[in-house]
Amino acid sequence: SRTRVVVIGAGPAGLTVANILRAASVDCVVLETESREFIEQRPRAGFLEEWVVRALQRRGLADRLLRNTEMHGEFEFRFAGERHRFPYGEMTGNRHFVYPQPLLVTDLVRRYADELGGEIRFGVRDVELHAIDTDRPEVSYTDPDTGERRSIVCEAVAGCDGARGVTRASMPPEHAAVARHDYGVGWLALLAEAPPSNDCVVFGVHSRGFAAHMARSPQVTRYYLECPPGDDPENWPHDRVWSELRTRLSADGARPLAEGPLIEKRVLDMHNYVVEPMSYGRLYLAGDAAHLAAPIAAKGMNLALHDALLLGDALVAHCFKADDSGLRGYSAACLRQVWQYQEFSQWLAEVMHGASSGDPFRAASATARLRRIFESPAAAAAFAELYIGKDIDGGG
Ligand code: RFL
Repeated sequence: SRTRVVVIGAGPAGLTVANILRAASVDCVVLETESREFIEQRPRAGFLEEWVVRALQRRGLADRLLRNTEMHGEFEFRFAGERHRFPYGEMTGNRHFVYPQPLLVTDLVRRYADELGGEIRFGVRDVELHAIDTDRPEVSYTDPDTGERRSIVCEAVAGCDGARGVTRASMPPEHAAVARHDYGVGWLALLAEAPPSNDCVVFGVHSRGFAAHMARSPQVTRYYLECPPGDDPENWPHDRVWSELRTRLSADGARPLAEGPLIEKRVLDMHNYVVEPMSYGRLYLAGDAAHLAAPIAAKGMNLALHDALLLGDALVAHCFKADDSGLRGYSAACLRQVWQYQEFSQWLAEVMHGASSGDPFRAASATARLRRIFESPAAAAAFAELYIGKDIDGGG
């Protein structure tokens, strides 16, 4: 069969690209390995930066989000038994919107498939790309119902299949350099069926390891505990998790943590990568397929949406105005934003992990870094701007 654009992957990036195309009446097909039920429940991110929300809103993609979100403009560092609040919302005029990723995915699927009649093929297997360096690229896959191979010829492929997808590997290695950074630590990512224990994000800097608390909903809270990379989640039974969280997040005047059953418990090996350039021939990567940011500064989903907004618009310009300037500049425009966020994540990671590194020089430097943002208004302003983020090219 034929279509104009094949979008591979129905995460935040792929679904946003598909919505922009569909809203402009550009034919496209989305291919997704999982089922609709699965992607609508997969828990992950939860913090959207205000500029991203406003960009989605302008495209009619944020109606339910704006009705059901909570806004945060402060976070709290806890170290040396003290609480230090940082009012970045007041300082920048911008806030985070707390909206769990599965809800955003649900909204985007609903809009694209149910309201605009867009096509998503769920449960596909063995997706392969062909002839991406020609103007008639082709995507083949195995149909889950019949087991037959099918293929779609198109004009462009949006590779939005996340960190473990196939599109990144379809770029010839001599055209795609991968820059990597490994933090050398693990984070135990937890979801607790318990209400948040504070009115904002908490970062706990502690010699036993970093810990964090962030709201997801009135009933569910995300926690993180630094752990050795590759650690087994089985090493972290309920009581150990809560006792470690209480120790690492303790501070004078802090509310006790509301405990609850742990409904997700997995170890993330904290690492980042960036593929450069993000396109080859008629293949355009977006989101985690092109770059991963460990969840240190909650940047991953925001970057994925930044790419998707640019790619969607560039593809519409290609299809309707035969204007390829957006597609030609796509990779460079995304990477300017990506590297700002990567660098910030690395900066913040050192604040979070220095104290537990076992290296007194790193630990003291990390404390100096942290104190600076509470003691110097200039340092605080620079930090606040990066923490809430912005669209550095002002597009979107
Ligand atoms: P996704 O969401 O991974 O979607 C990719 C989709 O592609 C499908 N897929 C394929 N489809 C077809 N063919 C193939 N061969 C395929 N292979 C895979 C997958 O099933 C999936 O549906 O990528 P996308 O759209 O680029 O979105 C990126 C975000 O999901 C990611 O950056 C964030 O979740 C990262 N992240 C966070 N980001 C934030 O901004 N704030 C946070 O607080 C935050 N917390 C997190 C996070 C990621 C986490 N994990 C699990 C890595 C917390 C965690 C624990």
